[in-house]
This record gives sequence, C-alpha cells and structure tokens, in this order.
Amino acid sequence: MAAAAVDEIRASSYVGFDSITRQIEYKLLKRGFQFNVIVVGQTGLGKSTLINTIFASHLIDSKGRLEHDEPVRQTTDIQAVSHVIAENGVRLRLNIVDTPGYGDQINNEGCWDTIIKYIKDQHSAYLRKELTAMRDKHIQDTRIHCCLFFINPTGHSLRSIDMIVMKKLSEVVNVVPIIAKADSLTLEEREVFKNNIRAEMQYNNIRLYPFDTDENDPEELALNETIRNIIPFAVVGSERNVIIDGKPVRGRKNKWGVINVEDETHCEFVHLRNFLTRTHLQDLIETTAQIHYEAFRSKQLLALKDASARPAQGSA
Ligand SMILES: Nc1nc2c(ncn2[C@@H]2O[C@H](COP(=O)(O)OP(=O)(O)OP(=O)(O)O)[C@@H](O)[C@H]2O)c(=O)[nH]1
Ligand SMILES: [Mg+2]
Repeated sequence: MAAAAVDEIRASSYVGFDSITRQIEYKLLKRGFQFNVIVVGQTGLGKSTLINTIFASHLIDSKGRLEHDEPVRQTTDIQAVSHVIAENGVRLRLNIVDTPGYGDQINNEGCWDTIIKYIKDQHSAYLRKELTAMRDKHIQDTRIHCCLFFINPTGHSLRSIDMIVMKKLSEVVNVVPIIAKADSLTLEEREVFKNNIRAEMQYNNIRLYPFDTDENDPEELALNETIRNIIPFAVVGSERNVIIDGKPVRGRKNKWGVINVEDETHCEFVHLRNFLTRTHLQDLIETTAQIHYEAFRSKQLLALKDASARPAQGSA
C-alpha cells in the first residue's frame, strides 16, 4: 500500500465498522426468511379458504393462478402449504399449516392434542438439531411463529371448548384470534362481539400476542396497542375471483351484492395480512424463539439433566 494512503487512513478516525449492517443485511438476504403460520378452529369456519385467500392476494396474476374449480374439501389431516414470496430482492418463504377442524364429535375431549403435539414436535426437532455435535450453521426453522385461531361468528360468546383450546395453544405459540366468516355479522354486531370476546379472554386469563416487554420502545408499544384494539380480526375468505371495476379480486358474490375481501370497509383481511407480513413478522419470529421455544428448551434440558442424574444417584 502506498505510504500516503496508509497515512491518510491513520489520520482519519473512521474505521468503517458501520458497514457491518450492510454485511448482515447481505447475509440475511442471501438466506431468505421463513415464516410459519398454523390455522386452528372448529370445522367449516373457512380455514382452508383463508389460506388460499392469503396466498392468492400475494400471487394473483393474469393467468388466474390459484383459482380452483372444485370447492374446498373438509381437511382431514395436518398439512402445510408453502410459497416463496419475493419483494425488492427479499425472499420470504411463507408456510401455512392447515389443520382439521374440531368440535363435531360427541366427545371433544383431547381434540386439540394432535395440534399441540405438532407445534411441540417442531420445537423438539429444532432442539435436536441444535444439540447435535456437528450442528448446521443455519438450522431450517419449522417452529410455528403464529397461530390464527378461528372463532365462530355467533355474535354471542365463545364456546367453552374454544376457551380450552385457546388457553392450551397460548402456552406454546403466539395466538391471534380471528372472527371467521365476518360477512355474517353487521358492523354493530361485529363490534359488540369483539368486545365480548376480549372481555371473556381477559376473564379467563388467556395471554394473547402481542406481548409488551421492557425492550419495546414507545413506538413499538403504540403499534402493539393499535393491534390489540383490532384483535380479533374480523375476516372474510374466498376461493373465487369476482370482477370489480374490471379487475379480478377475491370476493364473495351474493344476490344482494359483492364483498371484496381486500376492501377495508368490508372486512379486516388487509389488516390481518399487514399484521402478518408487514408490521409484526419479525416480532412474531423473535417472540417464538425467545419466549415459547426458550420455555420448551429449558424444560427439556432440565428433564434431560434430571434423567442423567438419576442412575448416578442409584449407583452411589
Ligand atoms: N360466508 C362465508 N363463507 C365462507 C367464508 N370462508 C369460507 N366459507 C365457506 O365455508 C365453507 C367451509 O370452508 P373451509 O375453508 O373448507 O373450512 P375449514 O375451516 O377448512 O373446514 P375444515 O377443513 O372442516 O376444518 C366453504 O363452503 C367456504 O366457501 C367466509 O368468509 N364467509
Ligand atoms: Mg379445512
């Protein structure tokens, strides 16, 4: 290096470590992001339909991709649907896990077990990969970051089975309740129902996402508060496109009119989509790792430690 250039570097106090943010960004962009959502709720509330609507709203094209000729069938097992969405060079793998609806058996005891087990299995798979001697530099993350909980739009109150399932879920995953088939409620009914649900959840001590922490700055706290005022999101889903102003949009056509799923005056689908893919994506991922996975991990490791201590005590 020329002596003059060395002198110049020495003379300036700038060392250039601020480029670290660009280096991190580059690495993250290369890897892409993975976001995993699960949908849970009673049978026939439109879970499969909403998954299709969410994907279609990102992937809609002139060829009418994701337009189905067949009606959706009742879901019989847990299955994941996955698509990569790219925006401005950022790749997001959005993975939505569909589950069979519950609540149509005579005895619904334990109907939530398979879903809770599925969520825990993902934590367990991650932990196993983390604990191997030659662990991967980047572990494929299948942990569920958000659970959309579908509520029947009865207009009255939550069924006790929903309370139980929501409580169980909230112990292992970020739960976000949504009012399904919101087209069946008038705007006034919707507001009353929302307030009833919020009150019931508070009464039953169900701790829902978002969580305020000491690390949150005032801006984040304010954002959480606005989300809390909307939750439960009142959404409408549709498998079909309808033509509005010459453009195909997801909607439901009735004798008395058309509901445009993406119209904010009709339902809160756009709010839900923004919440998931715009405002809270990173926080949902972080909360999963720091609260839910951490709790699972420490419980497992303590159990492991206890188990390994036992034979030693016996032989002593
Ligand atoms: N009115 C109305 N009907 C809907 C809405 N979303 C879905 N549906 C209809 O409800 C029926 C059931 O929808 P699915 O998506 O199969 O419901 P699901 O929750 O996946 O049902 P399971 O797989 O049995 O748990 C279908 O006929 C849908 O067209 C909605 O927002 N409003
Ligand atoms: Mg289904």
